[in-house]
Amino acid sequence: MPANLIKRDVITALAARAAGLDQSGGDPRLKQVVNRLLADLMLAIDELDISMDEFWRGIAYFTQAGKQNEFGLIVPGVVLEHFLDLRLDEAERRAGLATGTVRTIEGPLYISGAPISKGEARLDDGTDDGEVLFMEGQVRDVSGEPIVGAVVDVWHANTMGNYSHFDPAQAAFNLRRRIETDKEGRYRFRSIMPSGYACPPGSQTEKLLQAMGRHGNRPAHVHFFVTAPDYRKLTTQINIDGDKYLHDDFAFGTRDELIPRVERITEAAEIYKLGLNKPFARIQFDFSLTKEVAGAPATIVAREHAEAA
Ligand code: MBD
Ligand code: FE
Repeated sequence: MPANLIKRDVITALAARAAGLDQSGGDPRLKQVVNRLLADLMLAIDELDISMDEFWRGIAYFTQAGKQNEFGLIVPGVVLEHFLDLRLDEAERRAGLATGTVRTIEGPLYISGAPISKGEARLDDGTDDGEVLFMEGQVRDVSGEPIVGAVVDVWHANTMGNYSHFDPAQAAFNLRRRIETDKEGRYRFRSIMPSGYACPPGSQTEKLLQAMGRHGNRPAHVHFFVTAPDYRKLTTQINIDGDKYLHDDFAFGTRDELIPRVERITEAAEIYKLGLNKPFARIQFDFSLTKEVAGAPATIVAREHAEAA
């Protein structure tokens, strides 16, 4: 069929009626958004001459993605989660907010309610024989003042690239902790070096990426929410330097400011001091938070999370 079969104003009139714009009831914001998305979709169908087969294949794709709970994975995979970050960055810039540690995507694998402790924690349960990782740093105000009692909510994958809760082979809250900063605003934890995540083979997400000639891998990374009263919530990650996918993340989460140096400690005395018997890795990373300001775009995002069992 040829493209552009339908006049633009016919399409926009259909979208307006379908979105209930001629009705007094309903949610005005929802109607506005549905109207726009429907009009844009119909214009795309008409311009690209999307066939009925293509259209219904798309619907079947989304139906299956919903059944498999994959929207949280497709969204970062098609850059939309990173795009939302770019918008928030720019909105903050225009609001004149001081920039602390840069944000990056949350991803779909956070579980709330991880065990909380003061100053330090061990994240791994000792069952994964990965490289030992010590990570530590300070949470500070953008002015450099340490923030006492900030909460560093940290989560990461194991050496297989899998996350507890979503991976039935791991204990509840393995590699997930909340650490309250000590009287100097410091946090520290012992864990294992994560491996990068790969989209589940055969998943709807992987199928889409493959059909676009892309892969579904993320570089190894560690996620953080950093919060403190009167400060803006920080959602971020660090990436593990040297990873093959460091600058080729399917989820577009890597940012240059979030690649700390990984120190490899091989000195016997240092190894012994920490009660270890093999070399380990150390990462030093400080977080800087911006004060909350009335009227600034929110950094606390209402988002459905899987519940811990
Ligand atoms: C992850 O671990 C992740 O962080 C993102 C953004 C997407 C999929 C898996
Ligand atoms: Fe992740």
